[in-house]
Amino acid sequence: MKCKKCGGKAVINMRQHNMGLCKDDFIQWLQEQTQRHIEKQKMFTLAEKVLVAVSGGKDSLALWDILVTLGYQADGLYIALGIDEGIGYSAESQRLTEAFANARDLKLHIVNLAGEYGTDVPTLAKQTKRGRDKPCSACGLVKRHEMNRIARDFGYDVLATGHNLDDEAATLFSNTLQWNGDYLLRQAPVLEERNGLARKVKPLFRFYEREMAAYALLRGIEYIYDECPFAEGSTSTYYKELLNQLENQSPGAKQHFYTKFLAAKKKGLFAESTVEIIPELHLCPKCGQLTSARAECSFCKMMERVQKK
Ligand code: Q46
Ligand code: ZN
Repeated sequence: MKCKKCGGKAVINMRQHNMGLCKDDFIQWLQEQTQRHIEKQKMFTLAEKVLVAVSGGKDSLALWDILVTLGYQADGLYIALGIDEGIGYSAESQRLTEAFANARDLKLHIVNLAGEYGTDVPTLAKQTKRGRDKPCSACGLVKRHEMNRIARDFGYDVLATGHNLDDEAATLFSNTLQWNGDYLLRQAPVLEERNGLARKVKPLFRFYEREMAAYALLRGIEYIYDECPFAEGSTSTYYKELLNQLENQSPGAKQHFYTKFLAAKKKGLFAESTVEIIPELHLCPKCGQLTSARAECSFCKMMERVQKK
């Protein structure tokens, strides 16, 4: 297979674009496409401060690498969740994230749940009602809360995450299976700033997971290969497999599923329900973040319950 740009030897074939590219052209193409998506979706400008949520995985580290290469002011945020499960998952992902930042002289914020709140994600899951077997619900709550907190306290304009098209398509599939109108309405590459929460963006939303893996590899980025041990057997992993089967039969199916959804939404597919029911919000007396609860937010409630035990 030949590179579509220079005729050299292609290292990747992207069937949905009917295009093979060599190493240098692929790296350049992916960076330029990211730049295009950032501009087209009005994600952020060179003048704004971006906080990249990094997990030590390929997507988030690649995103950080791309943003810095494109000249954006992008700092990192790593949240040490305390997930070990016999493979030292969190310790290893933190080590790789720190190595990445140090090698490039980038600014990295580290939030350590143990140091900050005296607990970790598996303990939170066990001691609260959230997720008896899977801690993902507690984990998601912690990540959202801490990302918002750091963005607010350090004055970042925008929060960027490394979600790729496979992630977005799996989420869309799940929301569609349940016709979850509220989630479908809010699923977008850009969520505008609301109630003092920083704007949230997903600059990699148009790339397949395998493209991000190829990018990380070709750029020599060292990332954690293992997925979080709790991701194994999750429904989102299962949906990704299903969508990949579909993709094998019909290249581009994954991409169409997601991009046509965005286009349909723009055309008013959900017009009837565009009056979003925004719950009345209050300030949490403990952490000062907005919550629909009358008293403390669910994050603070969870922490309190655990710290009491
Ligand atoms: S939510 Fe669940 Fe992830 Fe948290 S516990 Fe692991 S798999 S890291 S994206
Ligand atoms: Zn709170």
